[in-house]
Amino acid sequence: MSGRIGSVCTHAVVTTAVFMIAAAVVMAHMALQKSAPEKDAVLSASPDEIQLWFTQKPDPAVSNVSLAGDQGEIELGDAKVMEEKSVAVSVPALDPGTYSVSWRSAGDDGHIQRGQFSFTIRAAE
Ligand SMILES: [Cu+2]
Repeated sequence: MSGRIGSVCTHAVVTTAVFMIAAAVVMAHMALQKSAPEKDAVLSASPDEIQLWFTQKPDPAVSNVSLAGDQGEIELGDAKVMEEKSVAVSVPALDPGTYSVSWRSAGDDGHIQRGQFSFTIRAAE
């Protein structure tokens, strides 16, 4: 009797697990699709802004972009949610060097996603 109950439970757990995996595939987390500047870009001048394009519409309430260089954190304006699943933030004039962009956002399921990439501004010759 208890064996039969056990096998029913096991079946229910497997069914639930399969359903959850299928749901996870359908409801994928948002991801970064592209950026300007691109990851690992080498620029000849400071960019006016950083723009990030995502696979889902970013939630403005939790979307944030930060920038750090050799001297530490660089003050940026607020990230603005643009059309086409994108976030943009204006950037002050930057000195040559390598900069790290950190982003935080969430898409359809509200789960916070984070990422980081770098770009370089080369010194004028
Ligand atoms: Cu999620």
